[in-house]
Amino acid sequence: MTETVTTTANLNKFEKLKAEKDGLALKEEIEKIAKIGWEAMDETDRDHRLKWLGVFFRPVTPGQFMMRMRIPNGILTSSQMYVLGEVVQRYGDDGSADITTRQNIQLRGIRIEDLVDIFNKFHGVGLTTIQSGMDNVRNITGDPVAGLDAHEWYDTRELVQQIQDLFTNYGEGNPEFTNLPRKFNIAITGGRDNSVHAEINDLAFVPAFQENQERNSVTFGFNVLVGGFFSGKRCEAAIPLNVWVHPDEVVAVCKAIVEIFRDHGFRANRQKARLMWLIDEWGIDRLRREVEQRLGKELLPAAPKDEIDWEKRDHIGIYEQKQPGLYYVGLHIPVGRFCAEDMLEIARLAEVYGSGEIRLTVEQNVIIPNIAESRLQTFLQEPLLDKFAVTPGLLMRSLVSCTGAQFCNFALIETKNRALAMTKDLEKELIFAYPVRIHWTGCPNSCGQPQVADIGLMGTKIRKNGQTVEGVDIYMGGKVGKDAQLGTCVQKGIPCEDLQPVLRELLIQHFGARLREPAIV
Ligand code: SRM
Ligand code: SF4
Repeated sequence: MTETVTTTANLNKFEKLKAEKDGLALKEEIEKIAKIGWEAMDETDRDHRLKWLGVFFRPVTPGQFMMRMRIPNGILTSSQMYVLGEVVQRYGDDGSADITTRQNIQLRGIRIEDLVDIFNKFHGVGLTTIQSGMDNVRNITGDPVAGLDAHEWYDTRELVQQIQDLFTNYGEGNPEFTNLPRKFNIAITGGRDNSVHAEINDLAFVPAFQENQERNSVTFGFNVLVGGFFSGKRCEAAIPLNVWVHPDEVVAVCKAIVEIFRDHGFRANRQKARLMWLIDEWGIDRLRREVEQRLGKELLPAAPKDEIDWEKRDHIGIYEQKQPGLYYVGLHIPVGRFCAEDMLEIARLAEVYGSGEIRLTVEQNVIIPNIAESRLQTFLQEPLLDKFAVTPGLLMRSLVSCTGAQFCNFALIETKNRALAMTKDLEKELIFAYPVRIHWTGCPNSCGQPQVADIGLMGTKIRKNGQTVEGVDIYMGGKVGKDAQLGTCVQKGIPCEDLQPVLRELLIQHFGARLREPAIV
């Protein structure tokens, strides 16, 4: 023990806690932890190491933990959704769940004494929460209509699962990858509209064809992007690694890059630890060479162009699948929040009308696929669709929000409830010609991705009339889909209480919204 302390003395707090004990070690201590309860637990285990198991202490609601799942490619079964619904159901009003901006689900209200039971239930239906927080590879995103979309280039589902299995050892935990310098985000898109926001991931694979002139043939594969990330200090879009890979090579390339990040990424300053900081130091050519060295072979240069040639779809509504006679229906889940009853009902609808499959989008919505044409009309009459609309208002439709102050202690403002209320009010005031994507995020960490929005709102604290009040910085110019680019800050420090008229003007001036005629009485 003394020796460990000596060798970790110069490390920052997080490197030290990781060096002293791997977060995964808590897996063996769950029964003990559940028995002694959160108040008696070692504080470092409670506040940090539990996140390796996907269990997050919430200082805002002490005793009621958040659990972050892993839902690869955002796809789950109705049995899994039943289990998730049942878990939050037992917490009554304290229980709820959120669909996240990484196509994932977080549960709220969790009591630590229930963990053994909950993990057993998850195990029974093939769910895992492992390595979903802290310095790990996060939920891997893929096209939400993979395998359903007649126009897709490649069905990403299997690849995403293989990558998750690699980094998590099939959901059991993989100590090889539990001590990265920082979080690591991976996305693979096989569709034409970049529905995963490839450009904001540390590592992304985008569809591209490689030409072989000698053989007069083209082969499908992916161009590789690296280094995209958002943080309070810096935001960068991913840049080309100048590599094209065949689908068979994707998993190995992920392994090589994450190993390089693990072994060479910077660990001294957590604000400068994401992959892009290493790329700054090394240059892209060195990173590429290191990847080749790890793989033991040369890689082909990037194909000249990506095959992302569509505007981004939001998947809300009713769409034909590539399988004749089948449809997928995208339900709008306002700011991604649902309660136990909603979750159980979604599971039921997926079973009764579809194949039992449920999908999630990075816009925090749900897709139920595989609904036969003959069942569609009956499905559309289901009462749940009054709450989770198939044709929501054009502003509500694209609303995204991070967790905010209700549960997140980093938050500078309340987000989800405020975003909902303001959007409803703006829809009462304005008529829209097309959807406008507004993203709320409670602090500069940017979990709500304001930089990809038409209008991004980032929480801040400001002074108004001598008082500190909640406010936002406004981002604009985020472009998604083909030719994606990040938005930038255009206006700083608007008090939330003054925000609605500011948004109204922006929507009228830049997005074709019109004031509704006042009612004639
Ligand atoms: Fe995030 C930390 C919520 C997506 C950047 N994020 C947090 C924590 C864990 C902070 C905390 O412990 O309270 C938040 C948990 C609050 C809670 O109770 O829910 C949190 N992040 C979220 C979620 C739930 C937002 C949402 O409402 O959807 C998203 C969960 C994704 C998932 O399923 O894994 C979420 N976070 C993101 C994204 C968006 C993305 O991945 O596309 C980003 C920006 C992209 C990126 O990471 O490059 C993001 N979260 C951060 C950061 C800044 C990272 C950095 O390098 O500095 C932090 C703070 C940190 O890690 O130190 C953070
Ligand atoms: Fe919390 Fe800030 Fe992330 Fe919102 S952006 S969930 S407030 S850390």
